[in-house]
Amino acid sequence: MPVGGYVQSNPQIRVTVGGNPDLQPETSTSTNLGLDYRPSWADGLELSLDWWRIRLENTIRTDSASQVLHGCILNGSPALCDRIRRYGSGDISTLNATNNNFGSSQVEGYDFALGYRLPETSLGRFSLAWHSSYIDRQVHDLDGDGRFGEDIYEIPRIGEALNGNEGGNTVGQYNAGRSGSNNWRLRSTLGTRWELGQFGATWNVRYYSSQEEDCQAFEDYGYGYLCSDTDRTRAVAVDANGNGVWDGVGGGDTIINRAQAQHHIGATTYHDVSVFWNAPWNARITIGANNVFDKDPPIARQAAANSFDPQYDVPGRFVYLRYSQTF
Ligand SMILES: [Ca+2]
Ligand SMILES: [Ca+2]
Repeated sequence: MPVGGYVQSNPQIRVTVGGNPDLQPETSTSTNLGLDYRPSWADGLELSLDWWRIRLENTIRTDSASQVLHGCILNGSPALCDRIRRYGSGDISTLNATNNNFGSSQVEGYDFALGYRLPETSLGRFSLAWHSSYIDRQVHDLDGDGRFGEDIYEIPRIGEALNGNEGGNTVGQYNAGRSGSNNWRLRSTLGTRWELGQFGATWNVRYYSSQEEDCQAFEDYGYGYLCSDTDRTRAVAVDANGNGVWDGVGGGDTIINRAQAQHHIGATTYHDVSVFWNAPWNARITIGANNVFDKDPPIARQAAANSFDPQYDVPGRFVYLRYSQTF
């Protein structure tokens, strides 16, 4: 960027999107550790707990034009500045927002499952299956220096290098940009089933934990009312004496407060119910309703049209009648 700042004369710029012939394949290494338990004292009960870690190298990522501009101008990322070409006047001639390999990522979490099939009684047979996935840590090394999850909002220790902007631990942050839109900490489903003779019913619960999203751009352009927390600021360490390390405020460096408005995306639970009848001609007739309590998806400001992310259910109850025939 030209020294002293620059105002683009034409707000529309040419952006190159799509494939990239220099793209390298992603490689990944995963580690799993699992525990299965079928207690002898409870027939039909199964428990399992898995810990997993996935490490991706050469992560393929697509940045939007505004992510490239923000990353270059606000955070000074040389890799992103390289993707902006300017005319002699300073105006942007073209911006490269194609797929790119972008450092490494590491995700770590736990899966927990519980299945229980109760003994048959005169009231029928009950069973339940509960699955939960908890993500503990999701970090990226975008500058390839081997340090994952650098967070510019973390003040380093005296004598240490300042952190780059890799988002810290992105679990629970919506649209953290490097791992898809939703980064739920916890997702859980509970399925229950009852069967008696040729009749049965199911009741399923789906849970998505809450997330936070960056809302500062809305605040900057006068739409702060769309954010749930507009007054939020965070301290950033600035290497004011330019020696590449943090010397503390007394040692010649400074701390500034950067406005960081946020929007809260609430936790969401859906309930799905169904009843079915097994017909004697090898068929099953099911009547069901998904999202039976008509829960609205939580609003995400960065989603299309500032509405909701498509990974949540579309608003409204979904009632269906299904006929399945086995031949
Ligand atoms: Ca790094
Ligand atoms: Ca310094």
